[in-house]
Amino acid sequence: MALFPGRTVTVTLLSAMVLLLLTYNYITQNCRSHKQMKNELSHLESPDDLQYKQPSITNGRTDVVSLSPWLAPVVWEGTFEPLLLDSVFKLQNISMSATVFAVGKYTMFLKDFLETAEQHFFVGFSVHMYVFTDRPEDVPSVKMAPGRQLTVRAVPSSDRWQQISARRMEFIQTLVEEKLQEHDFIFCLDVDSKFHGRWGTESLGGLVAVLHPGYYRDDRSKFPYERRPESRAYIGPGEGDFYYCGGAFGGTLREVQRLAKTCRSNFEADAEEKVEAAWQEESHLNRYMWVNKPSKVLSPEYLWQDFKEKNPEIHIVRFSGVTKNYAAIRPNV
Ligand code: UD2
Repeated sequence: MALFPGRTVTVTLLSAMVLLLLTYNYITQNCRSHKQMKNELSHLESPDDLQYKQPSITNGRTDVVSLSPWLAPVVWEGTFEPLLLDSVFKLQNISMSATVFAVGKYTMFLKDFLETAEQHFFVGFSVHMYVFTDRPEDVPSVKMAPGRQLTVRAVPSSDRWQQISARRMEFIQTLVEEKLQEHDFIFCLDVDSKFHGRWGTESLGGLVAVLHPGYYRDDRSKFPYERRPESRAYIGPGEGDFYYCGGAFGGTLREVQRLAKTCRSNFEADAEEKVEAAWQEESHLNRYMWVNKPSKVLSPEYLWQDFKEKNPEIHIVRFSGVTKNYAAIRPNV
């Protein structure tokens, strides 16, 4: 029996009112009103944008793995519906960006890179290309579609190609910190390459890595990870996931900022101790991706090499490194 029945009733009533108030607050803050939902739907130009043939839940690519062990999609031709994805991302009005470095004689690759990007890279989307070079006067003028633009940024020359390749992380970090509010996604690409097929919204994700065309069929023990524990890019025996290429990676600007900052500071700390990882920033990138796990993995369709025969699982080559004479174009051998 309650000692003070009147007080008990008051307390119960008060508790009920507080609970009601909390529930009301939760609903108004977390549930979208009917009006809000109608507004969102009105952004659909037409429901036709989202129509496509019935997706199969029982048939798909069976010759390749399309999901990583941490459940990130691995993107291959035949695993996605391009027009559906474009419609989804068009509704979000995304702003794309890309970086490419052309230092010294590598400016000779810019024309093909930029012209083929116009034909295949995020066609129909707003794209801002950032070209980093020590020879701004050699950047070709390429006709770009409306909504697409190019900015040239000056970077110093170097007499070591390793330095040029690795310092990209530093300039990428500075750029993304400046442009965090301006663009949604970014890809950082090697210039000695050409686009041959669609590279579009299917590739978007928080942190995106590309399987290296030279090692994706190999046993992990053969990956050219940095194997010396004195480097901050070290990956020990039995460790690692896949081997990713340094020639293409991306994601949201926030994720790429974290990646570039980490790879840059690890590369610089190694350099102070006179250590250079086996494949410069590619080694640091592999270490970063092993620890942080990409949320999307792109198949080697997204960075093939012209000198390689196409394997049967490669149904399309979207982007590929041209065959080059290293001795003729690099500042050192
Ligand atoms: C691999 C990687 C590359 C990088 C490098 C190790 C792929 C396909 N490529 O390419 O990304 O990780 O190993 O450091 O994964 N560059 C210049 N001027 C130069 C030298 C390099 O601009 O004199 C730039 C240019 O953007 C080039 C990039 O650095 O595309 C990488 O250099 P690379 O293509 O010579 O390196 P490579 O073929 O060994």
